[in-house]
Amino acid sequence: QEKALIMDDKAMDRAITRIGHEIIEKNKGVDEVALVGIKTRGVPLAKRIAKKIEQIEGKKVTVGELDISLYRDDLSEKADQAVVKESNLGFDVTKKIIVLVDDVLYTGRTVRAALDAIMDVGRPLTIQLAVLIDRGHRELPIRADYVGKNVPTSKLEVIKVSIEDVDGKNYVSINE
Ligand code: 3GP
Ligand code: 5GP
Ligand code: MG
Repeated sequence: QEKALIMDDKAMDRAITRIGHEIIEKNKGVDEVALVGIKTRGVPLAKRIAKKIEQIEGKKVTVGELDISLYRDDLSEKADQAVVKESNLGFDVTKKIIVLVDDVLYTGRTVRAALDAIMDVGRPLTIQLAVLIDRGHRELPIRADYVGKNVPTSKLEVIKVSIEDVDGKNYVSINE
C-alpha cells in the first residue's frame, strides 16, 4: 500500500548531481575513481552518477557491477546471509578508489558482502559507499559516505525505488 512520495524525478536528479559533485570533491578529482553498482537498481544509479561526473569533470569513470543476494532464514536464529551471485567488475580494483553504489542501505549486510567480493579480487586504495536512500536499522558498523536522502523507517515499511531504466519512471516512495 502506497503511503507517501519521498522523491520525484527532479529530487532524484538533484541528489544524483550532488553525489557526483561530492565524489569529485572528496577525491580531488576522479582519476583513480571507479564506481561499482549493486544489482539491480544500484547499477543504473551508478551509471547516472558516472554520467553526471563526466558532465561536470569531463572525464569518464569506469562502472562495474556486483550481484548480491540476501537469503533470509526465517526458520532459525541464524543471521541473514548475503551471498555474491555474480561479479563482473571488468577492471582491476587495485590502487583504485572504489565507490559502491546501491539504492537502499538497510542492515548493511549487502554492503558487507560487496566489500568481501571486492577485496577478494584485489587491493583498492579505499572503498566508499553511495546510496540513494538510507533507511536506518543497521546491524553492522557500516555507513554511507554519500547519501541521497535519509529516510527514517519502521522495519515494517518498505522503500520503493523506481528507476527509469528498470521501471520506466523515476521516483522513491514509502510503503507499508
Ligand atoms: P534491487 O535489486 O533493485 O535492489 O531484493 C530484490 C528487490 O526487492 C530489490 O531491488 C529491492 O528494491 C526490493 N526490496 C524491498 N525491500 C527489500 C529488503 O528488505 N531487502 C531486499 N534485499 N530487497 C528489498
Ligand atoms: P541491507 O543488506 O542493507 O539490509 O539491504 C540492502 C539491500 O536490500 C539493497 O540492495 C536494497 O535494494 C535492499 N533493500 C533493503 N530494504 C529495502 C527497502 O526498503 N526498499 C528497497 N527498494 N530495497 C531495500
Ligand atoms: Mg538494491
